[in-house]
Amino acid sequence: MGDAAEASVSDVTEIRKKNPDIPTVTRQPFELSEELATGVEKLELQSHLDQIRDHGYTVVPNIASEEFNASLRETCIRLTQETEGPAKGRSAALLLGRDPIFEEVVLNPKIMALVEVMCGQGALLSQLIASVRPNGAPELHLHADQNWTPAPFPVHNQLFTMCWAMDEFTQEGGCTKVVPDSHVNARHPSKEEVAAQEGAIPLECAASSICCWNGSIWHGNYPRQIEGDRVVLHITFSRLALRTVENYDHLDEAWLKDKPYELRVMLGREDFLGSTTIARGSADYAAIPNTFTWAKT
Ligand SMILES: O=C(O)CCC(=O)C(=O)O
Ligand SMILES: [Fe+2]
Repeated sequence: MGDAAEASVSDVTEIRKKNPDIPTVTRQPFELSEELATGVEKLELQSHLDQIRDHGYTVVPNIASEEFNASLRETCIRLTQETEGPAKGRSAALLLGRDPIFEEVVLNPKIMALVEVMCGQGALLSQLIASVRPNGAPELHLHADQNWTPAPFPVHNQLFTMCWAMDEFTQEGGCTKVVPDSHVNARHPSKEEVAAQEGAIPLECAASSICCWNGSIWHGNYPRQIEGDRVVLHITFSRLALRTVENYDHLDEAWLKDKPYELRVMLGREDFLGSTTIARGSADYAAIPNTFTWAKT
């Protein structure tokens, strides 16, 4: 076993001595390392990052070739057929590993650079889920994606979402809506603000664009009122910060049988995080009330 692996918590000073490059100062939002700044410049992302910093969102066009976009769309639609129950044909989840194309998506240089700026190095793939919205699909209400982060939101962005539009985004086609600058509120919208949707604008863009926003921006989508399907790949990354040190996945339902509810809660079995299954095609939305309520305590 290596030195680091043998170290106990009290050996942190030792670890620091042996690894003088571990910084003691935290890089502030949008303060890029030289290497990352070079990448951002090469990928022509600076104006997009400025827009996210100042207004909370951006749209990056031409994220891949037309052929790649078409193939991604076909793959997402095919996989929604493997979902069982009400979301069959409408949603496909846990997509990494289900087709090699998704590795290309999450390794896309522009996506990786944006993720590093918005969630730091070591950011975690939180969700990779496709949605298919037909004519008549209802609107999605305004929310901030940092729904399980208490307000006031931290200065450092916690969660970063990119919606890969595989079809043209128009308001009548049910595109995403955002409230520009709403991230400065650093909190969840109130019921009244959700109903009023004041300042919301449609993110209209060509197919093969990614609509991106920080975890604080208030956003939703419009009802779809035209023929055909809107196919979107939702890509969300989060900071590594709150990942648990120990992993108790081996304590399964058999072990938990007849154990107190509190044990289930502290192992994360009663919130919606980590609850996604391929069959359901999403996380367990029945656990959302617990999650979003507890997060605000
Ligand atoms: O479907 C959309 O346009 C937006 C969905 C959304 O809120 C998200 O992916 O975070
Ligand atoms: Fe969202």
